[in-house]
Amino acid sequence: MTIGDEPAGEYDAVIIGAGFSGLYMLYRLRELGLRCLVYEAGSGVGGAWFWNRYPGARCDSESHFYCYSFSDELLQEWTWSQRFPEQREILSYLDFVADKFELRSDIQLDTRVTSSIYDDASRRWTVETDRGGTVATRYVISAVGGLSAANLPDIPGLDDFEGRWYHTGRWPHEGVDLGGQRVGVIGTGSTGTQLIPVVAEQAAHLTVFQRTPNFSMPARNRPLDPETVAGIKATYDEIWRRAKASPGGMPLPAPIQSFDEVDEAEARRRYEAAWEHGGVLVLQQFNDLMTNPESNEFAASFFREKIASTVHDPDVARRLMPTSYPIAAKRPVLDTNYYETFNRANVELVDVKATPISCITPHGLRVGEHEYELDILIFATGFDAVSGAFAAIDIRGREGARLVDKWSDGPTAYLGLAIAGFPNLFTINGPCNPALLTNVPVSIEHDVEWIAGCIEHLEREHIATIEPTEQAEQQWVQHVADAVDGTLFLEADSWWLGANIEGKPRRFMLYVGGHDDFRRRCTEVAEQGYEGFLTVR
Ligand code: NA7
Repeated sequence: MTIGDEPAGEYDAVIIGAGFSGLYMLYRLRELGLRCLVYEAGSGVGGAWFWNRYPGARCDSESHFYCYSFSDELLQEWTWSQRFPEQREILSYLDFVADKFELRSDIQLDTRVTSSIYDDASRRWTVETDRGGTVATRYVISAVGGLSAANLPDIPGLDDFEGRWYHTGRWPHEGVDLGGQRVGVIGTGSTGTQLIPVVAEQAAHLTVFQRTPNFSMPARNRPLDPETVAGIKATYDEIWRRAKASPGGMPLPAPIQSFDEVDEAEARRRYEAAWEHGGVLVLQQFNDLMTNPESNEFAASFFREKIASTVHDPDVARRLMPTSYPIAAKRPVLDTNYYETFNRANVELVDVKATPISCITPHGLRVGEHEYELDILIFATGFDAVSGAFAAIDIRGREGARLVDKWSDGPTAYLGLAIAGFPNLFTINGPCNPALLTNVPVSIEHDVEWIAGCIEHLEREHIATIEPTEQAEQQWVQHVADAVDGTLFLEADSWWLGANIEGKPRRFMLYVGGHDDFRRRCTEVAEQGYEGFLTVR
């Protein structure tokens, strides 16, 4: 579809977003013979991987399972070059997918959906865009992504800043020349941790403004040699079988022992071995990491010892050590040379928890009374996760009810897939879903396939609308709350809890019960004739 070709008229399904979710949703709904339209705000496909082009952007899942599993041909045709793929390579992959399956003709780029309003009489949604287009559709599928609404903190003075500033989630396509510049980075989450070592190598001077230190573990990224690639390609069936049967959507061994079952020397040996192996395996050693404070503290001290032995200046090392929350209660982070970067002469760490940022000045950033002079300021300050992208669209369901009102105490959805009061609206990776705690593409494929299966059922049975009952939704929301209750997940101010956004209700937005458990539950619901859903013919 080309710009200027404004879509109009009637569709069977409108999909919002052309990232990992939207592309596959289009593929599946086309297979059902539906007339589909995808709206995408970016000028290309790729979603998160289209927008997050900051230096060092990379995935924390290994490339050979951070991809689609649905097409054997695609698995054999595409070859990943590194253990952990960088943004550019993932974006090339998604472009390759869009071309291979000829998806582009149904995708309208550069178009942001502004409203989606349900009409009770016609049982149709009217979807409107910022380009003035309006279409009617029977189904709306949100593929907006859980981490797409950039969070720019409201620090006074930004308008007066005379240097350049960027948010990592909206990085300029032409890149940013950091050579010879005095750069400041606010934020040390996954993004900051990837960005900081690369910026340090390019900039004249880097000041890192850290509010909360993160626990980070080495990725140990490396190129994939042809033999490894051949081995992966020959065993894909097994890789996906294991990934789909696992809590994290990854083909990695799940921990079967608790911390108490081994002595300290053995626990240390396991952590050391996993640290050397690299990747997320480090936090997969004991099954009680998030329920047993002793198990958690052992892992946390192991990480703090690693920081102490890597960072030369003991005071800087101390400031980099998280002590105020359990390990993995915020999204754990993978890095390449993060702690080592603080040994460089051109890098300075500023603790903005002890003394908060007071304002941005024309020439830099003021922390307490001290002004740090900067040419470039980078916000690695994350996202208004899960609900942020929905809030940007005026979504109204039956009898004009607004989704933002329904979600005033925090976002909720039945299985994270559908919302009571909003017929024929489906949400891939919606709230109360485990996707954002897992290897996301595996969860996305599950959600897309479940939604496609549901729509196929509706079409076959000539059912006009489907939506969850209030009761089923409430029971699921309670189950999601019970699953996280009593765990250490609730003891940190994470974006999972909505705690990173001022004024956002504090509610754990994701299901911690695991991908495997969730998949089983969703299959049962479908097999039992869409238990918990209300249908109208
Ligand atoms: P995160 O994980 O939300 O990290 C944002 C960082 O920015 C974090 O260190 C915040 O500190 C910091 N921040 C946010 N606002 C401020 C202000 N006002 N002052 C100082 N510091 C601030 O976002 P990422 O982009 O790193 O990662 C998001 C997800 O993307 C990640 O989890 C992966 O799933 C992929 P805080 O910790 O809140 O004190």
